[in-house]
Amino acid sequence: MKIETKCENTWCPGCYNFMILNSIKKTIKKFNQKDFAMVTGIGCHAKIFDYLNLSGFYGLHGRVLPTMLGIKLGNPKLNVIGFAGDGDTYSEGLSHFISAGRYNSNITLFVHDNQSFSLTTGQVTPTSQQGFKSKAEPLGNINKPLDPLKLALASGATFVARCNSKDINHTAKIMEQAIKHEGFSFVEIIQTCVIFNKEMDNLTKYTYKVNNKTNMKKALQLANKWDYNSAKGKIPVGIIYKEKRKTLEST
Ligand SMILES: Cc1ncc(C[n+]2csc(CCOP(=O)(O)OP(=O)(O)O)c2C)c(N)n1
Ligand code: SF4
Repeated sequence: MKIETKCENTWCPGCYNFMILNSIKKTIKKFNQKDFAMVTGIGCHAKIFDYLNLSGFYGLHGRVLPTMLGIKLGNPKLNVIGFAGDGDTYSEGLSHFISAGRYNSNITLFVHDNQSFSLTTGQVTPTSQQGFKSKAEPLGNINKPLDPLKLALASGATFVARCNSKDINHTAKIMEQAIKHEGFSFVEIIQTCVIFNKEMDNLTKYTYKVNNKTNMKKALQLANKWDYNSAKGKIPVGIIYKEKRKTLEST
């Protein structure tokens, strides 16, 4: 069974969603394709639903996680993976994100973080950099960006990672480990929208690879290295934190 579909791809030329698509295709090859169910939100990221030959549910904006949870509880044997946007996850779906960490269901969430609501033409999301100007915020974003890694750690997520979409092989490796992890896995993927938030298309040179495991103090230190504002300092990518804890399905 091929992982590709015949759907026409409508992402903008040069969009880093193409790279995330390539990474997940590589990852799925390591597993049995039939064991997967995917859920997407609504946004540019969500079009991935049309480009992957997997069963699933093209969901609602902000509701990726509860839909994943429903599928997992219905059939715990499935590898349930979710593709969501930063607007999707950290704005309308924020309460689900916190609950997912606490519940520790054995599901895997990939967030395509382009620091913008892109499908709706580039408004500010909780992770947008300060000063980001859009049609809706012509004077620039005044708010401090949310740090999703710290929020995931505080919520009890048992696998927390960050990837750079431009590094397809590394992202694929982290995706594989996230899927294999027993518990809630959260993979934050730096994606960059080259149309609406191009200012952030310069982060790669600041990234460096890490592989932290059970050390929470270190995880918080790693999360603190980058504040989601313009590229300053270092941006750790890789596993930020990993812990073994009883899953929702095993209780
Ligand atoms: C329940 C609901 N709320 C809001 C919308 C409008 N909406 C559609 S796409 C979108 C932006 C998506 O942004 P993000 O989740 O960051 O994904 P991206 O397009 O950047 O990949 C919004 C607000 C909607 N379709 N449904
Ligand atoms: S608007 Fe941005 S995120 Fe959406 S397809 Fe185009 S480049 Fe990608």
